[in-house]
Amino acid sequence: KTQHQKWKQPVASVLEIGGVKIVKDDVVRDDPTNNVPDTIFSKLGVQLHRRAQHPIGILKNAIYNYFDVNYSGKFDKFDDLCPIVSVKQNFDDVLVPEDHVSRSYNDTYYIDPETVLRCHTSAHQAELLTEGHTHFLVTGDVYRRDSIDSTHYPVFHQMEGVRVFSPAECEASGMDATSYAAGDLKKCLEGLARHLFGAVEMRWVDSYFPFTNPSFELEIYFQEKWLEVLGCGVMEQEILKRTGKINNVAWAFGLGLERLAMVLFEIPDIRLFWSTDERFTSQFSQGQLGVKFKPFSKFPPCYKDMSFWINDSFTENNLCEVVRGIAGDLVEEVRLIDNFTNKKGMTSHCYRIAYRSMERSLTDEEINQLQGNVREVAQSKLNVVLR
Ligand code: FA5
Ligand code: MG
Repeated sequence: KTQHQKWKQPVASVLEIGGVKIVKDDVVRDDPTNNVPDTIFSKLGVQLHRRAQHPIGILKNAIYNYFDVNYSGKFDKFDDLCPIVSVKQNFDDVLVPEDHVSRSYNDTYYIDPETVLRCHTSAHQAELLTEGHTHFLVTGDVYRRDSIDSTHYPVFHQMEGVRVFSPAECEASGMDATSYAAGDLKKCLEGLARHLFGAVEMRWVDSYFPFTNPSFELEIYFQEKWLEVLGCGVMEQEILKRTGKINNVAWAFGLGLERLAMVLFEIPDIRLFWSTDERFTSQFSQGQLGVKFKPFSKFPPCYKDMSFWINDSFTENNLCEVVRGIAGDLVEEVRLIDNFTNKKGMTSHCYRIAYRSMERSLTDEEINQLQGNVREVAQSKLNVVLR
């Protein structure tokens, strides 16, 4: 047994989410078609968005409030749909092409070749439309293999919003239906931003999603950078058609709740949302939007560089998974700082790993131990050659 297994948390073996029972043995097994590690599995069922005292839950309720007030309760709300969904729900139903990168094992957690941990709440659009809902919000935990830094985490929360317009509503506007829906969507989300933040510096950026056209992203200025907080657009006609709506247009959005909560409460690092330290949790209370997070002291980061020759199957997401698996929330960032190919065609990468606890000072010994394990496991699992 290697040292790093000591840091692994015990994992519940039976969970119930939204009435669906999940048995761990059914989900995590030694199977090459399953890439869900225990650290990720242990987040299933935690549902931070359903805790009224947690920043994610407080934010969810504030957004509910905006929709209740502005649309007189017309939006149906879902926050307990099971995060384990079919490939069909997550990708096919929202027109993600067969060869799209998001379908790869490098980007998505697969339980088996037909079943994934949803990578977005858009996975529920089609079923809810088919059930006849025309105005709805879906909040849930979503899962992605991704890079590591202060605004990316492999488990985060999204809120999906969908509004279907009747043909009469569009006609009354005198505009073409798509422009009308796009205008309404932007007005709705700008109103939401004002409701949450008051005045804030934001901008619209044109974007692309397989399920909307046109598509946009909203960015907010935060910590001296533009931070992407949501994606949205006018729903592709094909999705509506398949759910039996031939004469309608609709808009849809997907909010990144951690990102919005970081701006709202001035939370500097996404890992804090998972902290059980009372110095974090006690700063927030139900219904309180105006609170600014007070860091309970900033501990120094420790940087460790690691250089190795890569092979053709190397990916940064795989490295991040190794680091996360060993260091857990003690890793703050994994960043490529050097990349070159020699005359023989061998490529070398140098990654800088930042270790920092949000809660305490780390000892040199502890960090060296972690880094030693990262080197060992990177070598054995990723087949890279350390330099
Ligand atoms: C989507 O997931 C689309 N489903 C959004 C959408 C819905 C578009 C409906 C159109 C219509 P994207 O991959 O950009 O899009 O993610 C949406 C938001 O999730 C991002 O803007 C960001 O705020 C947040 N997000 C993405 N990756 C991470 C991550 N690793 N950690 C934290 N937040 C993330
Ligand atoms: Mg995006």
